Amino acid sequence: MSDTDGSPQTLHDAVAATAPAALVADGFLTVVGAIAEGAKRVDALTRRAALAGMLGDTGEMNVQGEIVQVLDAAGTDAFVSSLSDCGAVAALACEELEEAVFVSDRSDHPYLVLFDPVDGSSNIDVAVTIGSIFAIYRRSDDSPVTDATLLRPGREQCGAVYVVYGSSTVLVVATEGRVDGFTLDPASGEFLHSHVQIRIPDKCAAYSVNEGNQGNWHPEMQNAVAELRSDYGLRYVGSLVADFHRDLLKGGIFLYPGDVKSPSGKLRLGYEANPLCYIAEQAGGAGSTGTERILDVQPELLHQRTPLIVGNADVVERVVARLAE
Ligand code: P6P
Repeated sequence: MSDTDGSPQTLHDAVAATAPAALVADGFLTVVGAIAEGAKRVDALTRRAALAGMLGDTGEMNVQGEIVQVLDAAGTDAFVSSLSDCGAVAALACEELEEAVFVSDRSDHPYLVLFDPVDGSSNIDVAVTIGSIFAIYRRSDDSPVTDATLLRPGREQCGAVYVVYGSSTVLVVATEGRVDGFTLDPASGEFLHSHVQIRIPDKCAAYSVNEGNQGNWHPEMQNAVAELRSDYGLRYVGSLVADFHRDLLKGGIFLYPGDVKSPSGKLRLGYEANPLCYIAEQAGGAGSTGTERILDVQPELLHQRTPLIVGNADVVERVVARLAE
């Protein structure tokens, strides 16, 4: 959308004009603004990573059993601060933190945010695209927030955001029935409305999976991917947000299946699969575990993993049908 002078609207103005009125009235813009502020910090560190001491790892292990990259820690600090300080978030959960962060039970803090601050951070050392992913929920009542409050199925999200730090930095926001993209303008430091009402194209353009894992897939998954291999080209960045953003804009299907070594796959339900499948569905796509809609899964654990198949709805459905054969 553009301002009256034809220039692209800012993130704040465009979301204020398009998000559901109830969300706008209840501080949703404050949450999106806090995400944008944290994203600008991560963008600045990413663009100068080798010069800003942002390469390599901290030597620490996170709750996922993964070595924490320096940028993971910096991104966690940036978003935990901006979301905690914004005045609209009651609690947050972060991939890098074993426990949730409880900010306030006040009724004027109606939002809950689950996020992956820097997804694909091991790619930063080789200057490959990385991302940040956010699931946003509204508290269902004013009762004190507990761990259980954060274990909500993805269909209850009121919004979702991801940021892709690529050849440009694009922040994508989804609310009920609408997905829009905003490109960070280095000149003004503003996220400007660059992708209006994103809809996933009707035609799937590529499949995206780590083919190196195929020896570990169950036979029905091997058969399903063999069919994709014969129908589409392969695109795989190895950075979830990069692969997802391409599939959302160009059409495509991304798969990270469970396998004999990791039955639940690698990706996390709460702050990777749920927000991206919410966004995919608002843009006309679909997301499945292979046996059920991702957004219907009732989380049991904050950091639980899930198999993920997401992208063009007809292709997702075809893969799910093959898996059921
Ligand atoms: P693999 C990055 O480490 C990540 O979490 C996602 O961004 C990405 O989709 C996936 O892992 C890549 O995993 O096993 O193919 O290297």
